[in-house]
Amino acid sequence: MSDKEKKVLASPKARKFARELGVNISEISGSENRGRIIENDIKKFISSKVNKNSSIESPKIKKEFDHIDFGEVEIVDIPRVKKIASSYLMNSWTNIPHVTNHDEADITELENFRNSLTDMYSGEKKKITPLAFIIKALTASLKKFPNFNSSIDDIESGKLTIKKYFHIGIAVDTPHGLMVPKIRNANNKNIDHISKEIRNLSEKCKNLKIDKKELFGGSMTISSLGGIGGSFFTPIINYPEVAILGVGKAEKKIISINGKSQTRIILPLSLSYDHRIIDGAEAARFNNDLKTNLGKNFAYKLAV
Ligand code: CAO
Repeated sequence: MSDKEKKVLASPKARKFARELGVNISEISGSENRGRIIENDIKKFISSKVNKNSSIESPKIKKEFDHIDFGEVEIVDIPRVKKIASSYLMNSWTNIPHVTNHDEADITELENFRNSLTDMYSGEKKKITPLAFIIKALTASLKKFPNFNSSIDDIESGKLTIKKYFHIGIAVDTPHGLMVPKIRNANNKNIDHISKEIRNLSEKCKNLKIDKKELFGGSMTISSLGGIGGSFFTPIINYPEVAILGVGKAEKKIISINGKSQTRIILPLSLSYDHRIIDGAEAARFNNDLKTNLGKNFAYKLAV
């Protein structure tokens, strides 16, 4: 903490909130007694910055009409989780120079292997989704590319924090909004274990039973829309992480291999990264490595 930050009046909770959002607390004026800063002041500070930035981009639009002028409307409450997430999303969207590299992984062998998995006792087919394998593959790539497992707390300091742990965030769609719990130490867990954790964590999120701490402290996030549909998209980085992997729906495609047409199962990947830390070439190499980890020689190895 700098001397300037120490003089600022704010609770540890408000300081932590500012740190999580990458905001320098000494730039904020507090609304409480003796200028004490509370979480709401931090939210206001971010939204004033966002509005300032957007007014540079586009002129203010005068509101000529209201929605009601064109027909019946209904005003509903925005869910609490969405309101909380909005500060994080706006912070990320406005402060991180995002670039997204799109790529495709051939997961034919992985899918054959996944579909062949049966329970040792009942003989029934195991219900393991591709996501468990993708978490393992991503963890292996993070080991090789530590920049992707890093955070910048303050760019002015010129320091990058490289994490030695592998906590993979998974974006979970819930009726309350999006939540991102972590699969902790994914490097030490097998596919079965990860698969069970995906189910447990998403149930906890859907029932609002997730502990707040489980939503923080990640290495990198996976946003998988594979169970719903679509191919490529541009995921927003989950600050303070520096990269996020978007996963689309795997589809059968006919492709030419050594001049022969073959039907293969292709998984769309969309990797967004913080261009201050990761260059396009490094991102392309990362995707190559990830594709290898999801490819034929590695799928079996990853499962053990
Ligand atoms: N390609 C093809 N099929 C896929 C797939 C993929 N990439 N990923 C999952 N599937 C299949 C699964 O195998 C499963 O098939 P069966 O019903 O035949 O068993 C089906 O799709 C449903 O999977 P799922 O979505 O329930 O499970 P998951 O482990 O893939 O994902 C979770 C779990 C929690 C990530 C998911 O439920 C979810 O919430 N996804 C949405 C995430 C999201 O909203 N991201 C956007 C964030 S930005 O706004």
